[in-house]
Amino acid sequence: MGQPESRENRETEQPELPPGQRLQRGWPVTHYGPVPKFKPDRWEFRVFGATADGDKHCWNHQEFSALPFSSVVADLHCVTKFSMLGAEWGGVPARTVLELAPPAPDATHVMVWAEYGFSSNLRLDDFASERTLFATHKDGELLTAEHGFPLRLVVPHLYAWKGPKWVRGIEYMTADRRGFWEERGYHNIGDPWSEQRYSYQEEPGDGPEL
Ligand SMILES: Nc1nc2c(c(=O)[nH]1)N[C@H]1C(S)=C(S)[C@@H](COP(=O)(O)O)O[C@H]1N2
Ligand SMILES: [Mo]
Repeated sequence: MGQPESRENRETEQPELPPGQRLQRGWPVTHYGPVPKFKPDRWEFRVFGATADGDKHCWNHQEFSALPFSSVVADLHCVTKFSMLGAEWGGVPARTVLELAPPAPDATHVMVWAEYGFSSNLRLDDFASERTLFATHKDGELLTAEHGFPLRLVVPHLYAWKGPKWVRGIEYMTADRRGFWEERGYHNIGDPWSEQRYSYQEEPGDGPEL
């Protein structure tokens, strides 16, 4: 039996990156299309689709901002191979949304919708992770427009495209459907630790037919 690794050894190790990723200094801006302009009086967060009561649930910006705030320290892994480590995200846990506007018992997936029709699909369990957060802040400061202000989703255990910037709502689904990048060659699940980058790597059961 080997000796357990000492704390000293751990601290001198490189921070742990998923396979194929490299550390990025600073925080680049990566997205498709223009940066939307935030219009506070027109903004609402909608929960629709297979909800438990069959109704839509909406919060305006003031209401959504009043939901309980918590924070999560998490890394961001872009599928183009850069990673940013150790950001402290602040906002509303996905679990809070799940409690306030629960899904129907037969809901299995969530489509996260953002401005301009951008979307990303998640398994309900990935969405319901206790670390999944609708972030309004990073490292104590409000998000900037290009990083998703007023709201972006952070799913720490998946590639960053699974976390739409400029989120406007979620749709509970009783069957899986591909979102924007998942329809365009990216993996339906997107776990960086098993390098699920592209849809051609999918195993049967990982996603709907392409
Ligand atoms: N609405 C929207 N959100 C998006 C994207 C996008 O194209 N549109 N790109 C994703 C991708 S691929 C990455 S890597 C992260 C980048 O976030 P950042 O620009 O804050 O670093 O945003 C994600 N969220
Ligand atoms: Mo990305």
